[in-house]
Amino acid sequence: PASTVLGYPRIGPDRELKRALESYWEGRSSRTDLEETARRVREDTWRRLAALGLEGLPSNTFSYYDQVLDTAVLLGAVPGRYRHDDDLATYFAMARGAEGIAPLRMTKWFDTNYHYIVPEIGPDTVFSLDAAKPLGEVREARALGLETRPVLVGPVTFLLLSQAAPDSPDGFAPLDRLDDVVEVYARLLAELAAEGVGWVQLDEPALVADRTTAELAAVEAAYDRLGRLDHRPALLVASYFGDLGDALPVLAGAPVEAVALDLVRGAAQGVETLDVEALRGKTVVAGVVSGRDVWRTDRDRALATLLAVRERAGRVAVSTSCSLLHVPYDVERETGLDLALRERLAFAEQKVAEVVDLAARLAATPARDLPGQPAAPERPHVFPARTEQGRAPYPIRAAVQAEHLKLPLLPVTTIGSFPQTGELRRARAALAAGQIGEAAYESMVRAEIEQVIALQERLGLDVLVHGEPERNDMVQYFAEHLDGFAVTRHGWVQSYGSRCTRPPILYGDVRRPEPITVRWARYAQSLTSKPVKGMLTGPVTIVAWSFVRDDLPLREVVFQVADAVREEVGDLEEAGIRVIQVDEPALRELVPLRRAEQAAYLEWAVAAYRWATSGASEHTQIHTHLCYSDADEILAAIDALDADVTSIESARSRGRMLGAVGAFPRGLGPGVYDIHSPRVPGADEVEHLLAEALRSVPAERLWVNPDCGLKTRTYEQVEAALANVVEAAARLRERLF
Ligand code: THG
Ligand code: ZN
Repeated sequence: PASTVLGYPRIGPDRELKRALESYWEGRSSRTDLEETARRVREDTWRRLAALGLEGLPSNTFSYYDQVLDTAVLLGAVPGRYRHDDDLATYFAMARGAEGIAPLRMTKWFDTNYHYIVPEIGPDTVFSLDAAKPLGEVREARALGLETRPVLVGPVTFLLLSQAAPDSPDGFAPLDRLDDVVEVYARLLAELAAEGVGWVQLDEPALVADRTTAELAAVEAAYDRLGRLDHRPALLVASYFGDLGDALPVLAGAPVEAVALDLVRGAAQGVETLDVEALRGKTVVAGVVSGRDVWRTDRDRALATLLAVRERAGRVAVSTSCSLLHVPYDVERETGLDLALRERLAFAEQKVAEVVDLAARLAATPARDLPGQPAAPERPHVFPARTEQGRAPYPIRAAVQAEHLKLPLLPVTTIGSFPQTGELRRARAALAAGQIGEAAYESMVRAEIEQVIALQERLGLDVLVHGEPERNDMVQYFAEHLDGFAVTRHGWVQSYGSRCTRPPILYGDVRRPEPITVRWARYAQSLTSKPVKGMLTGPVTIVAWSFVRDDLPLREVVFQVADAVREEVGDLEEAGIRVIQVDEPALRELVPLRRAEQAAYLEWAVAAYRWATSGASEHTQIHTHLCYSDADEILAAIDALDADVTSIESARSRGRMLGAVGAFPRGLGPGVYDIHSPRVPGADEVEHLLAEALRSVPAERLWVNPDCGLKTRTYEQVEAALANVVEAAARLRERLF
């Protein structure tokens, strides 16, 4: 086909799947209801893509939860503890846990804000083919008169993203099971061929990160085996999120019919630097329309790229750089956006139209008409210098703050958010719809702050928070209050399972027209003599979870946001706020996939954080919070943030985390309450965790806090859990001193 996309959103234009899933999970609707909604989402997608003129329609891009989890089920890689009689119960048990059984781990999909479920593979995992889902989708589309190309996570990426099952021997890696897994793919390909399927897409995004020689040899072996099968559909191996590097010659040598290249992020140094000649004889599926941003494609430039690739490689199809899963459905619905901005934007629908148009233009351009690649317009920018004054070193600050804040040993605090009640969410919706006034909304938020402060006083916490009742999302809220950002009404993008975010659009220079959080913090502080922590989102995270302009270096955009955060820090201080937390949960997510680029990124990311926080006086205690358990990988960068106190997720991976951060020379709050689970930890359990932490962290530096914000929990759970956390800290203080 001359035009295709590597994948499409599946939550539904109005989040139909989200609602159907949540109502099914809550027992408010039947399996049939859920399946009917899912079927309709798929049908609408195929019909829409066909109506837009797209030739190669993907299938099996739908998922009830996650495509990596779907692949585990396809391969029969279901750990015994999750098995139920009902297949859907088994599936959701892996994704969400079941009575007394924790779910499989979830982690970020490469450098996106999408999370996948991490499969568990051991030496004894028994693989078996369950082809029902891909076959079902092929048949379903065929019943609508449409032929499709099933999309599957490829065998190498699947295993590289998996974790070793808990009982695996030392040295075992899931990739050791490649031969067995490839045999299941071989059987699947045979079944799809028997079904009359013409093409299959195997996604191998893991190939755009640094890979060892052994891993590349595994790729070669896998695709040699699959390519030489007698009965199989044509194979498209899809790479995305970067360039293939050393994996390109490997795929070029494989007996497959097509290779997809990300020509947006994978051709940053120009398409002429890629050895596309090596792919001659295959179809190059050229990803010239970005699946990672919301900007319209420069079609002249894209056409020049397509012509250059066709000239050098022979056969070209036009595509998106990756699945469109990471962008919202349709910009035409955003009637509230400034028209001049809307005209610069393309969501999934518009991107499909761009692909179709480019395919037509490519077909209409004869081979010899090869225009020179127009250079990207050079826009000289003068970047302001930002010279950090630098705060006093940590040990000096720690002494000043101890004097100033008079906190007890093992101070207890929370990460920031308290449960968001349905009432607040409804009030925010009513405010947006103009059904209630600003004043009515404000008084609701104030009442909520009063309750949250009173609750923390009653429970005996030491550093209080206002609970963030005024915020929908920790990034969206700041975007709504900063110039240079636009926010959407319907622009939902899946984050994990049924959960979505609406990434703001950072389109212009960022400015803070007025203080954002100060009045809420000031109000909360007026209600208590204990310190109230001001809560801000860090510059890297605000940018990471937005769609960002591409005409400035990312670094400069992040620094502009850091300017705004720095101003807010200053205003919070002036309002009498003595502890300020600036969260950077996305610091790690933006780490480049290639090692060679990582140090430079970490350097400017850390510098931006310091720029945002270093205006604070040494009396002001700066906290930060990071949401992931594999912090040890970027521990030096976390240290370099120079925050006074760092709270970090650890309830699920405590041993490893504490081992790594024990020597961390600052305040440290390893989470002692796993907020991702409805379970309430007992005081004994928390006391034990703290005693364990004290073996690596000196008492003067140990903080006591949950893993993460409390937004997704209920007040009942939070109250009981925090009471136990406070109790545990008190017992330990008693025991120690
Ligand atoms: N905000 C943003 N991105 C994030 C997080 C966040 N990425 C990482 C992590 N946190 C992902 N976690 C979540 C958790 C909850 C929700 C979304 C992502 C969530 N969303 C609501 C939903 O889908 O119903 C909608 C929230 C809203 O009104 O904006 O619950 O915290 N940007
Ligand atoms: Zn967190």
